[in-house]
Amino acid sequence: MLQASQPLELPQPIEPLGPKPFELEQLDLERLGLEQLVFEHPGLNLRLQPRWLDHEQADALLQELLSNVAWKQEHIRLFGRVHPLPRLTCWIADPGCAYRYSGLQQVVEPWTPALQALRTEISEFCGCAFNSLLLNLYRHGRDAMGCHADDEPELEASAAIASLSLGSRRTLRFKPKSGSGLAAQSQSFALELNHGDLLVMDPPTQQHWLHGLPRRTRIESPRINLTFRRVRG
Ligand SMILES: O=C(O)CCC(=O)C(=O)O
Repeated sequence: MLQASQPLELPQPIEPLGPKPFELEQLDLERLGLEQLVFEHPGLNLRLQPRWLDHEQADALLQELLSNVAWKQEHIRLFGRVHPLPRLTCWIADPGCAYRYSGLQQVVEPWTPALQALRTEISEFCGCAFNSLLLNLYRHGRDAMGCHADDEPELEASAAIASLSLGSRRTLRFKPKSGSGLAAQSQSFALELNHGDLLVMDPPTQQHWLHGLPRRTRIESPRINLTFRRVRG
C-alpha cells in the first residue's frame, strides 16, 4: 500500500467543469515523486491518494466484494411513486449505528474479516475511527448517484468520509451548495476515480459542497465504491 508522502498543495487545484474534466493522468505523479494530492478551496478539503491499493490488491478486493457482499436493491419514494435506486447497496456498521440514507432506514450487515481489516487500515490512514461503511455497486454506466452531501444529522460532522474506488473508472462531480455563499465564487469541478484510488473528504466539505456520480452509458463493467463513515454514538 502507498504511504502518505509530502502532500501537494496545488496552487490552482480546482478546474472548471468543461468539456474535459480534470484528469489525474495529466499529472505524472510518479515522475514528480508525489503520492498524494490535496485539494483546498473555500469550504472544501479533499485528499486523493491514487492507487492506494495496487492493481493486484484492488482486483482481489473487487472480486471478493462482487461475490460475497449481500447486495440489496433499495427503493426510494419520490412524489408518491416508488423507484429502484440505480445501484445496489450494502450497509455495514458497528452495533448501535443506525443510519438513514436517501430517506431509507438501512438494514445493517456485520463486518466481514476482509472489510474489518480494510477499516483498520483506512481508519489509521485517515486518523478517524470509522464505525460504518456504505458499499455501492454500480453494475454498469447506467447506474449512478445524484448530487448530494453526506450531511445527515446522524453523521459526525467533524469526521472525514473516506471513499475507496474499485473497478471501472468513473467521474465524481463536485458543486458548491446553492445556499452556501460559495456558489458565486466557486465553480463545479470533477475528479476521475480509478481502480484502487482513495479519496478522503475532510470537514467541512459536506457542509458546503455536493457530490454525485453521473451516468456513463458506454461503460459496461462494474464499479464498487466503499464509503467509510462515522455515525454518532
Ligand atoms: O460512488 C461514489 O464515488 C460516490 C458515493 C457517494 O457519494 C456516497 O456513497 O454517498
